[in-house]
Amino acid sequence: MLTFYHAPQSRSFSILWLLEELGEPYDMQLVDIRGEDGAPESYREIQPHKKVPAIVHDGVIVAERAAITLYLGDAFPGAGLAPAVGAPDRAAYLTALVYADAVLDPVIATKALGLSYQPSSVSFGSLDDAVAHLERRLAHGHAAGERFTAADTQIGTAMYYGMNLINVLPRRPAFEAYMERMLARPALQRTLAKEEELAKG
Ligand SMILES: N[C@@H](CCC(=O)N[C@@H](CS)C(=O)NCC(=O)O)C(=O)O
Repeated sequence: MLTFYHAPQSRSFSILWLLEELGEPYDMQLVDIRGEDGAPESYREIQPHKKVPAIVHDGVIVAERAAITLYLGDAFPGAGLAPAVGAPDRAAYLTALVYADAVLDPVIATKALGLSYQPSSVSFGSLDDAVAHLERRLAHGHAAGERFTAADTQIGTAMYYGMNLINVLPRRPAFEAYMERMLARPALQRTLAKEEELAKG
């Protein structure tokens, strides 16, 4: 039994996409994060900061997108979205997956918020470095190399939001080509359709 805690048009989009890629049945619980006091206090037992996403899988709680992505990719190896421990591409996979949250999300968020900072004083560095790194990385086709992995749901979501919704990422040819490849995926198309339905209320 897999329960997914979600809010439309939020960072939990990436896990919705991942679940669609996995094709495993799940029960979606919507969390009202936008009310005056945010999600209900009881939700803190699932996610300590009352944020989405979170999952409960066979009674086990997992929070934080990077952890959820790692957990689900490994829990359902048949989907082939997570290189196994010891596989040659596992290191690139882990690196890309953690990069999405540890670097890409904060450089996009700080830019969107108009915050200025000294890149060498923060763990995530500069937006320019992230853009340059991703341009090189995505020239290989995907976030972790030649094939699609669960890391693409995290990098791809940040890029989709960063390029199309909050417009802080430049429309570099490598980024446009990558997003085109991602948007051709039936699982991402289903995710966007579900989000549209949810947005209607
Ligand atoms: N570190 C968390 C961040 C998730 C996050 O920022 N979620 C936002 C939605 S975009 C949220 O739930 N905000 C509600 C709140 O802070 O009350 C993760 O990566 O899973």
